[in-house]
Amino acid sequence: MTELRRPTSPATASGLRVEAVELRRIAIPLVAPFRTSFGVERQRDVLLVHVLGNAGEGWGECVAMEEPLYSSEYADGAQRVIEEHLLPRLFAQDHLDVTDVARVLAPIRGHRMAKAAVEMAWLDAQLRSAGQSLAAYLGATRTSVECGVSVGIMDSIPQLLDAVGTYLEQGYRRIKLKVEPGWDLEPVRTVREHFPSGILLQVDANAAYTLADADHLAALDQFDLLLIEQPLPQEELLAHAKLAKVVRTPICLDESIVSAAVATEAIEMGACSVINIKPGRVGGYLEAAQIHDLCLARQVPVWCGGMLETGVGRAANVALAALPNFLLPGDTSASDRYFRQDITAPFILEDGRLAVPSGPGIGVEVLRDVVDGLTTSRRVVRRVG
Ligand code: SMG
Ligand code: MG
Repeated sequence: MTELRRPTSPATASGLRVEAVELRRIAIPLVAPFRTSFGVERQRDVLLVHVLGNAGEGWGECVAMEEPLYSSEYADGAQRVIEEHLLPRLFAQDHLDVTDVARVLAPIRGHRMAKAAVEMAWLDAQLRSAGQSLAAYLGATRTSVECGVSVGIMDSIPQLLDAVGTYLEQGYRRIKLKVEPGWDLEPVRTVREHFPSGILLQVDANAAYTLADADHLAALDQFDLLLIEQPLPQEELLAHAKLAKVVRTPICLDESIVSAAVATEAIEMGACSVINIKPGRVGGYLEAAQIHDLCLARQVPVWCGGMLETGVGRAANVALAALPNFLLPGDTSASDRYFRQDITAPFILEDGRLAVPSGPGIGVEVLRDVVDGLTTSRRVVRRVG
């Protein structure tokens, strides 16, 4: 079979006819609590979207969290939007190609994580039936990707050093420290002093500062960080551009970048010089690939973010991270950094890298028994007529 590339359709010109969509909620415990500037996650409440179509099935994972703390979207809300607003529009089409899903859903404003989960399932189904991997479809140029790890805010510095030391021993190529006012200069200084000077280090504030903290943030410059991720609130692009003039460390945006259009604006106004791409945050893998392309054209490096995904979302993220302009290690850590038991075969770190799945679609199989054991609710929405 000849490989097709974006934006051509991965399957037949007539697309996919979806007969039913199963919405599964699972609760999967994390191996350790993960604390950020906005809260603590102890388990992941995941919405899985399973489409059953004429040409086979596909899986999507919604990255919205249990509570609207990272973003305004949250799992219950995403499920409701999918059921009540997205699926009726998709079922109104007889056959629909994945490249048309975003257009059909465009009248619904926002809700990008919900849209991304549905589009991902569609994409997986179409690619599986075409026998093509997501990585090949998106234009991946590597067979494995370099991995970093995101380290939460800890109760004490010794605990932090312990966690970072363990991850470095496991082979992670880059450490990201979660920071917030009161947990920033000291932890970064200690990690820098304690470990070899060559380790790649960056911080993520999840919007916990204001522009009034610019001088304080500039004190991070001495630690030779790769970047500061999302220091200021999501909507404040101009404030980020002003901050970028005060700090030497490159500014990377996460929460702010909700689309290719916003990515273009942020780059052009100097609000960031690096972008964290999360497909869920931007409405799907096709939009994510567009952001990759526009950043490549402007020589802005990107890396793949994480939302504590299961193996389903991780498989697709690793495929995306194999595109050429993913120049920094991502938050695409191994399954055992998150879960004792993943819902797919585990992603295992080898020499600081994860292998890019090469099978059709997202390239991993969902372990039905494991999913059944974790399921908290299940609904099947069927096409009428
Ligand atoms: O998937 O390893 C992961 C988590 C990476 O730090 C991470 N994600 O802002 O980048 C970020 C956060 C968002 C989720 S925190 C619960
Ligand atoms: Mg972030």
